[in-house]
Amino acid sequence: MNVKNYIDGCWREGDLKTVPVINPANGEQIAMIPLSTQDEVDEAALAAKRAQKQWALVPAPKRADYLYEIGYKLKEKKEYLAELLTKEMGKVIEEARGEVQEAIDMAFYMAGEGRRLFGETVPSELANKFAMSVRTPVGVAGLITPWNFPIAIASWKAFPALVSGNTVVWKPSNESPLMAYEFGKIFEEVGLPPGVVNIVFGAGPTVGTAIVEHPDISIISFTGSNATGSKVAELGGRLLKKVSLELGGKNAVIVMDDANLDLAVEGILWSAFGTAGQRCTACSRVIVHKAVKEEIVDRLLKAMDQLTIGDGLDPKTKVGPVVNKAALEKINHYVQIGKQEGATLVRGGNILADPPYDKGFYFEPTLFTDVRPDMTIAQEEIFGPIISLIEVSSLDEAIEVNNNVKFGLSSAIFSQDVNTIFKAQHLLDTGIVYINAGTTGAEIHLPFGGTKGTGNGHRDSGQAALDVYTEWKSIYVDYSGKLQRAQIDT
Ligand code: UN1
Repeated sequence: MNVKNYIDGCWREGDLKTVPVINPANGEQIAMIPLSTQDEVDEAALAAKRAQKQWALVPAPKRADYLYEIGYKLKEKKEYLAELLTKEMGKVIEEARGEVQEAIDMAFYMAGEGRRLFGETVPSELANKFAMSVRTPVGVAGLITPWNFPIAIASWKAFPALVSGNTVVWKPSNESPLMAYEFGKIFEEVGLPPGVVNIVFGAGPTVGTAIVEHPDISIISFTGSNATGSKVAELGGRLLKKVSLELGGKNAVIVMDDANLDLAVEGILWSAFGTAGQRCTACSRVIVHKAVKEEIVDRLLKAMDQLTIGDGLDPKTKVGPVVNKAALEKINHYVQIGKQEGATLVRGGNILADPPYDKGFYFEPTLFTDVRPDMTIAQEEIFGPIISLIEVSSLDEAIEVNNNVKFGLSSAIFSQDVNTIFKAQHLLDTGIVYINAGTTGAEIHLPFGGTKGTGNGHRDSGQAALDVYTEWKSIYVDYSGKLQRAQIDT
C-alpha cells in the first residue's frame, strides 16, 4: 500500500521521502507513507482556509448529512478497517472492532449535533432589546492524533470540528497512518467538498510543528505524550491559538475490602492488559486495601497465567504486541527501574523475543507488588502491560495515593458500600471516574479528558467537544429605535 497525502480533494504523490509502516505483530512491512514537508502543510492550510468560508455557510444540518454518510461507510467497512487497524498498531481484533465502532458512534452522534448546535436567548437588561449567543466555527482546525487509537480519536476531533463549520488539516501518527488513509477515501466517497479535510503524513517535528505554527490554522487539538503536548502548548500559546490537549495518565483501580473480587480482577485485567496497556486510560496502578491484598495478588496471578499473548488477529489472543521496538525498550527500562527501587517483581517483566527485537514486539504482562506511591513506576506513565500494586489501610489513604500523581485522567474503585462509592466519586480528582469497572471504556457522548498534567482543561467527545471547535458570539438586537446604553442609568 502506497499512502499519499490528501490535499484539496486530491491524492498527492510528490517526490517525498517515504518510510515503512510495520506490523508490530510480526515485523512485516505493510505500507509506505510519505514524509511531508512545510510545503505540503502550507498547501493543506491554504486549501482548508479557502474551503472554510464556503463550508461555514453550509447549514449545520446539511454538514451533518455528510457525517451520516461517513458513519454508514464506516459501518460498511467495519471488519476491513478493524483488521487493518490490528495490523498497523497491534491491538487485538475484538478491541479493533470496538474502536471502529467508537468512530461510527461518534459520526452519528455528531451528525445529530447538526440539528442541535444550540445557543441561548438571554433577557436583555434594556427594554425592546433582544440578546442571544450562538456558536461559530473557530476556522481551520489542526488535528494531531496518536497511534494507539488511530480512528477513534481522529473521529472525536474531526467530527465535532466539521459539524460546527471548521475545516481540517490532520496529521495522523506515522506508527498507524492507515486509518487516516482509509478515512481519506471515505471523505472522497461521500463527496465531502475539496479542502474540507486535508491529511498530511509525516514526522512530528516537521509536519506537527508546521501545523501548530501555521498562521491560517487557528485551533490545535493534540492527543499524545506530555513532552510533545507541552511543546504544542508553548508554541500555540505564544501564537495565541486555541490549544486543546489530551495527554498522559497514571490511572489507578482502587480495591476496597468489601469489593466483589471476581469483578475487580476482571476489571483490572481488562484495563491493565487490554491494548497491551497502551491506552492513556490504562490501569497502571492497583491500590488495594490490605485486608484483600493477598487474595487480589493470588487471583491476579492466576488470571494472568491464562492470558494468551500473540498476534491480535488470532481470536485466541488476549494481549497483542506493543507498537514498536522503542516502546519495548521503554517498558523494559521501567521494569529495571522498578526492580532497582525495591518493588517486588512477582510476574512477567520480560521482552518476549531476542535482540534485535524485530520479529514482533511482545512484552510479558507484568505485576509488581510492594510498590510505594512515590516510586518512579507508580508516578510515571509507562504505556505498557505493567501493574504497580500499592497496599493501603483505608479509603482516605487510597484516595490520597490515587490523587498524588501529576496526571488526572481516569480512576476506578471497587466497593459495594454506598458511602464509600459516593465519597470516592467526589474526591477522586480525575476527569473520569468508574465505580465497579476498570479505568478504560469511555463512551463517546460523555466528555473525555483529565485534570492536572493530563491536559489543559478541554475535553474531547460529548457536547464538551463543541466548546473546543466553536467560539461564542453574543448578539444584541436593539429594536427600541433609540440609543440605549447598558449599565448606564437613564
Ligand atoms: C486513549 O487511550 O487515548 O476509554 C483513549 C477508553 C477508550 C479511549 C481511550 N474509549 O479507554
